[in-house]
Amino acid sequence: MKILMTGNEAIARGAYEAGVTVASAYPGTPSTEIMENFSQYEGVHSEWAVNEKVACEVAAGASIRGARTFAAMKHVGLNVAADGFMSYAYHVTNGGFVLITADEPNMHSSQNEQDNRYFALFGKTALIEPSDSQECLDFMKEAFEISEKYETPVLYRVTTRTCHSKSIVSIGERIVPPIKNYVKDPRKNLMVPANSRARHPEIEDIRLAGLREYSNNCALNRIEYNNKALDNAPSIGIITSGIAYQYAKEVMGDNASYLKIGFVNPLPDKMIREFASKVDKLYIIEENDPFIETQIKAMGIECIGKEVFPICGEYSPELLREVLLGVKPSCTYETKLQAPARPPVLCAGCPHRGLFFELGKYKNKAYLSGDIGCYTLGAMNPLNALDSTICMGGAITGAHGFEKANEIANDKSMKCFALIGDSTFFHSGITGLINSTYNNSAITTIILDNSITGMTGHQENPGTGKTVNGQPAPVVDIISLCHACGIKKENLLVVDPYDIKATREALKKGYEATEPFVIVTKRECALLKPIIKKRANMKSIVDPEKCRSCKACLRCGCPALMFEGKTRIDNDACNGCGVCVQICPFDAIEKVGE
Ligand SMILES: Cc1ncc(C[n+]2csc(CCOP(=O)(O)OP(=O)(O)O)c2C)c(N)n1
Repeated sequence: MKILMTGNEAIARGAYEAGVTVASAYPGTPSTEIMENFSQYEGVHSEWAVNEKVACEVAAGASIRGARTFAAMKHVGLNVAADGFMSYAYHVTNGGFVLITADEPNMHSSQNEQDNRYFALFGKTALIEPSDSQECLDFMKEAFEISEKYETPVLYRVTTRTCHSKSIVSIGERIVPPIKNYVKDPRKNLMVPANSRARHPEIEDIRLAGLREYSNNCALNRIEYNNKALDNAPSIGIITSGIAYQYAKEVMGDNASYLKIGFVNPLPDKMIREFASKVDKLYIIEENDPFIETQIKAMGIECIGKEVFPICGEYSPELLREVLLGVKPSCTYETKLQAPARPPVLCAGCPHRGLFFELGKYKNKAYLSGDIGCYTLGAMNPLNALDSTICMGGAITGAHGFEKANEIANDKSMKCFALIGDSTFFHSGITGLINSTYNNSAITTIILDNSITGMTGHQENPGTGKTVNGQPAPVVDIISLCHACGIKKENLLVVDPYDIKATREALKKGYEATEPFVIVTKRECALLKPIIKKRANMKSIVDPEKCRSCKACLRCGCPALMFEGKTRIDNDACNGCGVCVQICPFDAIEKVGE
């Protein structure tokens, strides 16, 4: 049967057909839909892990037991999972183990553009990179064969365009190989120094040698020779992988020959030498870093890569056409109209808005240490209420470090606030909170609990009471957790961020606190389906007679508010959260439909 599928849907299907029985993932663009799709299949255990390290180790445990398993994450997730991944890479893999990393050239939703192919080189594992949805499915199945045959983890790298583009896929049957026996054997599974020392040479001499041989002979790597010369110019050869292969083919068609690499680590050295010897001019086309190119140059082969193709950002057919053929992109449609800029913004009715509106008042006398989630948008105009954001879980730890440096500098001019969402708190905020109470840090942590993992599109988490399949799950209570982390009863406040006065008072207490202090702002995400339904008739409306055009309400940055001589509220966008009602100094806005 043939179906139109995104790469992520096809990866999930491939895992299902390959007989995966246990899978764990933490959401993150562009990987999220892999688990969302996989969890729809019957007869599998799928789960949202609390973070990527957990997902990787859950998969490692299932693999040791003999099951086929995968962990999925976005590229920066592999930094979190790296300890487990690098160590499990020394084990003798039992059940097939695949770690899917979804990288993000051009950082559409990420803080960096790291190229995770290096993790395979670093961890001495196999690396696979598909170029379209059919390959996403087929390569997934092959990944499990490789993992079990060569007793290695397989790093499976995709990028945004492969994950999210749709193409036709032939789907097949699910075949579940029997779960392998688990035989106790410390030399395979207990990496203490004596065992690791014995294992390392095996990885170099047996695993990597076997994989290199495989790489030179497998169907994942293929040469496509084309004889048609380009204007009688010397013959062009292109070595490429991933989505860049599609772009190169679109631009050069049969005016070039290709070595398409789907099995990327170890590289097919013999194929590369043979291909290079047959063409006059050799290009290496790969997004992000010169991962393939550097290794080919180290083989002493002359080629052109990052001298002409950029390291930064995403490739496109237009970009390759310009570099390879000197053809500038032509605009097919011209207009003098300028679309207004639409910077990212907290949604209308977002519960984070009230907090940031009040917190912004402290920006000159506080360090506002942010984290990663919808609330990172608190940094944007007009709220401007964040100083920094490092990585997931970095808010509390960063605020603690800032505070300790403040103490040494005897600088009392800035109170330290840490801001973190509920999912991020479970992900890696808890350890930071324990660290800050243990080390007696007078920081105030604000946990923005909107009862969902908002930014990545509403995934359940340990605080929501549901599993990835929507099944009931125990609720991990954030408040008890904070107390268990060392926050005293009197140093914890829970507040509704729709209530501006209560939020203001809580922040004042947090600002004045001299001990580790926590404020939990509790209000569900406005886009949760039951909340949309519940608040469907709740609106805020402006009385134009009373509106004095002072624009005070606009300072909360709500996209439902417009100014047309006077404030007007978009009835469709507004959910009657009432933040603007409380801000208006002239009582010109009122709530209706409650
Ligand atoms: C290491 C890592 N994993 C995953 C992500 C993707 N990601 C960005 S924000 C976010 C979740 C934020 O949820 P929450 O903390 O509940 O805040 P909300 O967006 O709901 O306000 C995730 C999973 C990431 N940026 N980094």
